[in-house]
Amino acid sequence: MVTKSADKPLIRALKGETVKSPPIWLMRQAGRYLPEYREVRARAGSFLDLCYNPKLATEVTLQPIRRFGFDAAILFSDILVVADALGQKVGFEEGRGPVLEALKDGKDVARLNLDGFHDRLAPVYETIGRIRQELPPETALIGFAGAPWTVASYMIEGGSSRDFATAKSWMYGRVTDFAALIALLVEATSRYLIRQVEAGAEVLQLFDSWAGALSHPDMRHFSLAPLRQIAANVHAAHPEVLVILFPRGIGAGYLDFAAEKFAQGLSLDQSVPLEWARDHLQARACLQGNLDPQLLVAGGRSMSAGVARILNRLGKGPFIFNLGHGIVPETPPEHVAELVKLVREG
Ligand code: 1CP
Repeated sequence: MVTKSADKPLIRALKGETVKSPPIWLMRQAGRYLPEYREVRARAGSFLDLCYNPKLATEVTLQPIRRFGFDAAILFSDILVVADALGQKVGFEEGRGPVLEALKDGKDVARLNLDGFHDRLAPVYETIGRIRQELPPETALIGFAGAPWTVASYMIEGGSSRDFATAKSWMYGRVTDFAALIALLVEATSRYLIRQVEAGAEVLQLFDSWAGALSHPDMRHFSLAPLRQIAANVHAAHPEVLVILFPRGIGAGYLDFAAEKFAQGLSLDQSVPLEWARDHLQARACLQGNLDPQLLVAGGRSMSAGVARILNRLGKGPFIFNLGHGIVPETPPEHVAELVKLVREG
C-alpha cells in the first residue's frame, strides 16, 4: 500500500485537521537515551562523522521509529552543520556539547562563504533520500535547521552560553557585522532547506531554541523576521512544504508568531499555558508540544496526568503531541513506549 503524503496523520494535522488520536513524535527522539544509538555512535567516530555518514545517520533516524512507531522521523543531523558548511571550525566534545572556533569580528564573517556549501552537505541530502525510501508509508519525514539567531549565538559564543553576552555585544555594538551574519544565515538556511525538500523532506522544523533570551523587539527583529524570510524563500521554491516553528521560551511572543501565516505549525515549550494556547493560538496554527521532558524521565502517574492535561486542552484542535524541549539522555526508553501508548489511547 502506498500512502500519499496528504494521508499521513502528521501532515493532516499540519493542514489544520483535528486528528482523533493526535500524531506524536519527540524532539531529539534519536540519541543517547537509546542503547542502539550509543552503539552506532561509538562506531561512527566523531559526532559530525555520524551526521555526514548517510548509512549510519539513516540507521539512527530509523531506530526510534522501529522501537516506538512515531508518526514522524526527524532527520538525524545537527543545527551546527550549517556553520560547518559555511567554513567555520565546529566540533563536539563529550559531556561539553558543541565547540566552535568563535567568530571574532566582521572579517571572520566575511571569510564564511557559500562556495562549498552544498558539497559539504551532500551526505545530509543523501541521508534524507535513504530515510524516505525506508520509512513506513504512514510516517512523515521532517527535515530541520536552526534559526539564524540560535545558530549565530553558537557561532559568536563558540559554544553554548548562559547569558549570550558576546552574541548580544554584537547585536548592540557590532550592528553591521551582526546583520551580515544573520543575512548570510538566512540565505544559507533557505538553500539548505530547499535542498532538503528536494531530497524528500515533507515537513521542515526550524529550531529557535534561544529565542527566549531576546527582548520582545529583538525577538521580532532577529527571530521572527529572519524566519519569515526563510519561509518565504522556501515556499517560493516549494509552496506545498509544511513548516513548524519552535521559538522556545518567548511567552506572550507566541502571539506574534500566530499572527503570521507563513508557518503551519507552532511548537510550544512547557511554560506555555494550555488554555491560553488553545484560546489564542490554536485557531491560527497547528500546535505542537509541550510535555516537560523531565516528566518523561519521571514516568508513572505524574507523566500520565501531564499527558491527560495536554490532550484535554489541546486535543480538540489541530495538534501534534511532543515535548516542550528535547528528550534528555537520562530518559528510560520504557517511559517513551508508555507515553506513545497513552497518547494513542487518548
Ligand atoms: O554525542 C552525541 O550523541 C551528541 C548529542 C547530540 C545529538 C544526538 C547533539 C549535540 N546533537 C544531536 C542531534 C540533534 N540535534 C538533532 C537530531 C535528532 C533528533 O531530534 O532526533 C536535532 C534536531 C538537533 C538540534 C539541535 N542541536 C538544537 C535545537 C534543538 C534543541 O535541543 O534546542 C540545538 C540547540 C543543538 C545544538 C547542540 N548539538 C548537540 C548538543 C548537545 C546541542 C545543545 C547544546 C546546548 O544546550 O547549548
